[in-house]
Amino acid sequence: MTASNALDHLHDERYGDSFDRRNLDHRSWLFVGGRRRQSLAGTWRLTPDLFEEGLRQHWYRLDGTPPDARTKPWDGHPDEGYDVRVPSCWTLARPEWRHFEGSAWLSRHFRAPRRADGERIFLRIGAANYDTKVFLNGVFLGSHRGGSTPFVVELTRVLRDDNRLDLCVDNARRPDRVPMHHFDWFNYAGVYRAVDLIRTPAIFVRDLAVRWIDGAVEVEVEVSDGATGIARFEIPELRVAFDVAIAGGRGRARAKASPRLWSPADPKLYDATLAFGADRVADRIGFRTIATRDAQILLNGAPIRLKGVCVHEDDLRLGKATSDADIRRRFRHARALGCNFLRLAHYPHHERVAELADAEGLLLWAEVPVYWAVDFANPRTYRDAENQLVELIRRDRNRASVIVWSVGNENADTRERLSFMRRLASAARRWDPTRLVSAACLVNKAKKRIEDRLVRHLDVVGINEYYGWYDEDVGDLLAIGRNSRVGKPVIITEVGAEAPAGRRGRPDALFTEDKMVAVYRAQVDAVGRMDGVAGMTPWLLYDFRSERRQNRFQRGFNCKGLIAADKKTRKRAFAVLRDFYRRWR
Ligand code: GCB
Repeated sequence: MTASNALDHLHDERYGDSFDRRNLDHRSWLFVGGRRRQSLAGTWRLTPDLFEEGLRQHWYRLDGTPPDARTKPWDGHPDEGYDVRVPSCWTLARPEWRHFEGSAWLSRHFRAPRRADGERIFLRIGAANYDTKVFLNGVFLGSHRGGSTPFVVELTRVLRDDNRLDLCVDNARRPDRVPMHHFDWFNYAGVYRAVDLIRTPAIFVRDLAVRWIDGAVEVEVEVSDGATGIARFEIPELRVAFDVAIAGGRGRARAKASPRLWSPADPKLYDATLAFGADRVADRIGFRTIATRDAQILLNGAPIRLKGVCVHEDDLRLGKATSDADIRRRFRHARALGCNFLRLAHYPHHERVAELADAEGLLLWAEVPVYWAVDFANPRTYRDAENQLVELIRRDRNRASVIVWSVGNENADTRERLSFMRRLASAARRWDPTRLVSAACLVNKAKKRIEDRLVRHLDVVGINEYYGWYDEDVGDLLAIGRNSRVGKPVIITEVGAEAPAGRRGRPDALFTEDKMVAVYRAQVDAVGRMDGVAGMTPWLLYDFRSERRQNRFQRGFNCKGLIAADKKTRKRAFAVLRDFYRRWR
């Protein structure tokens, strides 16, 4: 196994074409609930590769010949990289890597899991930012796009006893990606969520969706290889057990049941299992309904006020990687504010967030990074956006905590954007008819009303408004309330002001906590007087890294957090929001 001579490739500028296969998308899904996983977490080798020499020169084909015994010069070798942790945002490991944007190789060796005849082995990557190309033992297996959703690749065909896995992960910001090159958070690099090997029988359960519709538990099953047969679904605690007839790989069935409905006050979950042939999967599921009536959101048929806060996945030490402890801290702080709701901005957060929110009784808004000026006219960009949305939905649609799928944030109301987002909204409904579809929209500031054409295609309207900060007059917010007749629930999905913790000044001095308090006071006063605001998620819980923000008070951070980036220091506006949530009914 050798790479081609480095010189052969100097003039080949089409080297990337054959690697842009995009075959690792939601169609290669594998339901992982209840499956045993073999973790590939640990020390991997990292080779930064800004000039993509690895793809040009086929580094993945280089074998393990010791350097002294090689007969040709080489520019890089996956085995010779730096030691880094996977999962992690490796760019945080050394100051000189901090701003890296481009391709990098992450490689490791592993022994194949023991398996019986006919069993199959899959690799699941929880998330890698942004374009991942997977190579096993020198063979290119495919590529995935999207920086925040899981994907799966079957290894069976090329697996040996001893294996080398090479991932070429490119985090470059580009105009045709989702998000595109311009966004207000940090562009971390890495394979930053779990990487696992999963063993299945020859025929396996690809997906299991469990819904609560009209007093019945409805189950939708997909199995591999277009198989036909009978699957068995059970929730022992509810005495629910029924067969699902599977034909051509798909089946659906339902049965009446009387569960205790899931709610923030009583986050009751039930153990469910599905067996098909030699395969068996499991999940813990809560049952509830979410709907709208005029301007209200109804949880289990009763109106609910969504008292929330936005949160990014960002940490001084971990970057976009996270941990249960980090997620639980987020929840504790949100609860201390009086929240029952979190907006997970602006991309799919770690899958543990929805699992833990299910157990703790928090409601969630989940979003895909169709953010600002995405290349709406580009069909390949649409395909990537829809794929990220479907991967998110397939991952989290059994989570009672998730009540909203958001298809985007602050996009200008153009014809291309309308058709792009309308398609996305209907894809969300096709994949999950039980949740509310929304987007964070802009308001028409000149006319002081909500008139985004996308509103017609949403169940709930999110609006981002920064009266008191980017826009001066909070009175305009009240005018927007009076002038807008959307006939649907409205959530104020962003509002806020910015100050480094502890910086004091006059209440009108920008970037002081005093100004932040003044903005929050004026906002909660206005919102408290408005009819038809179903919820609110101020921007945001913690300060976060953002390279766009470089003024003397920011220096690479967006400081609109109610808590500083240390995740400890509360700003004074925290109490203003907390006091409002205590009295907002
Ligand atoms: C917004 C964006 C958010 C930004 C925020 C800000 O409207 O949706 O991503 O970080 O404003 O701080 O300006």
